[in-house]
Amino acid sequence: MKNSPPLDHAHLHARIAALAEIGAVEGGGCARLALTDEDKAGRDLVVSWMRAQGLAIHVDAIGNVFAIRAGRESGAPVMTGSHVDTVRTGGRFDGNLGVLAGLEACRALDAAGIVTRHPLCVAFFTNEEGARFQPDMMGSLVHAGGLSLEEALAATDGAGIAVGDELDRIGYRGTMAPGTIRPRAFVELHIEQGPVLEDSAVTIGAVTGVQGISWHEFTIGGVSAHAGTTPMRLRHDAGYVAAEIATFTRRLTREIGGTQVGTVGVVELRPNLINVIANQARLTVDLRNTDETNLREAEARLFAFVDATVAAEGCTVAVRKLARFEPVDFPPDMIARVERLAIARGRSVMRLPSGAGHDAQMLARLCPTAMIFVPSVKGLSHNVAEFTTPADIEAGADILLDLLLELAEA
Ligand code: HGY
Ligand code: MN
Ligand code: MN
Repeated sequence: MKNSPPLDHAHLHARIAALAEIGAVEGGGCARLALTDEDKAGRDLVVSWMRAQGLAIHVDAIGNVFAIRAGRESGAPVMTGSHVDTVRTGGRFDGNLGVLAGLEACRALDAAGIVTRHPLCVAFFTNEEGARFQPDMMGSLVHAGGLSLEEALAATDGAGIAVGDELDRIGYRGTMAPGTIRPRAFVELHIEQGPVLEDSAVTIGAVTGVQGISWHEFTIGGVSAHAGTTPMRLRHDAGYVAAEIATFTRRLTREIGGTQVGTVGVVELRPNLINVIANQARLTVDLRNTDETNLREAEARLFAFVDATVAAEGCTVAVRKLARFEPVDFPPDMIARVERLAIARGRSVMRLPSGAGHDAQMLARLCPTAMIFVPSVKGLSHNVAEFTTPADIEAGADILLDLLLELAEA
């Protein structure tokens, strides 16, 4: 493998800071929900950097953006990238780091006059977060053929606005058919977003795979009535049922144990008034587990509890599946590459699964895929205080360059 040229760390930090200015929120984070004006502005800035680097830009019909750096040979590129959309309380590293480090790797090769055998491609995928439109990892899932373009374009947000219309509005509904650029390998650099690397005092994560994800929305129907005059025996309280589901979700994680996690992130009551028994509750339940059998067990127990609680309260329930992905394992030789390159750089490294979903889990359906993690301070993410030290950013970016160069010369 060619020795990698130096990476311009200062330039990478400067771009991370510049991108974080877009949709900046109090506390140093970003709010760039998918396909909003803020997401457009972030996309436009990153595309302007791609153009400035002389990369050939391609936008597909779901708004995924691919920037190609020509190789000595044509054909399938080695691809890297992530996402630039964020949650509403997002940090500046989630997704953005992987895209900007990929661009920095291209700049380092340019500066050294290195043209790799295979082309390189730096991509960002539409709506990785799934916070506004579900499912998450939407753009990379369509790219990998796991969701039809029509279904994705028709997905709507809470206000009934469709993905397709938003892509048109922000000018990112490309003409290229999704899946056109089929990579020979994919590598994603990402912050861990959890506490494992920090607790282990390890700098690099050689990610073994991504845990299974189960997202459901429950809309509970009750009867609005007076909070003071209605005897408890006559109530059909959607708010009470939602609260029971939320506490059951926490109990379920204890009962299932292991890596089981459960989150009720959205609870909306109607009419949401202090003296009116709620006639509607809309809540989401996010269940995850590294083991598919245990995840199915958790889902079955949740659905049984919801049905029993709804029936006992004389309410109704409508269930919508928002996302469902089985656990993904990355190929052992790709995991080993990350380990070897980290050690070659004198970095501490450990294997761990990803608790968060990533575009890499979708690209793994198409080609050999690896993820490189760097630590999250206090394990915090999806929080404006999300932070990774400059030294760890640099360590991760260096290893990304090494791995891209190795794969692009193979
Ligand atoms: O939900 C996730 O794990 C990712 O942030 N989309
Ligand atoms: Mn992410
Ligand atoms: Mn995220």
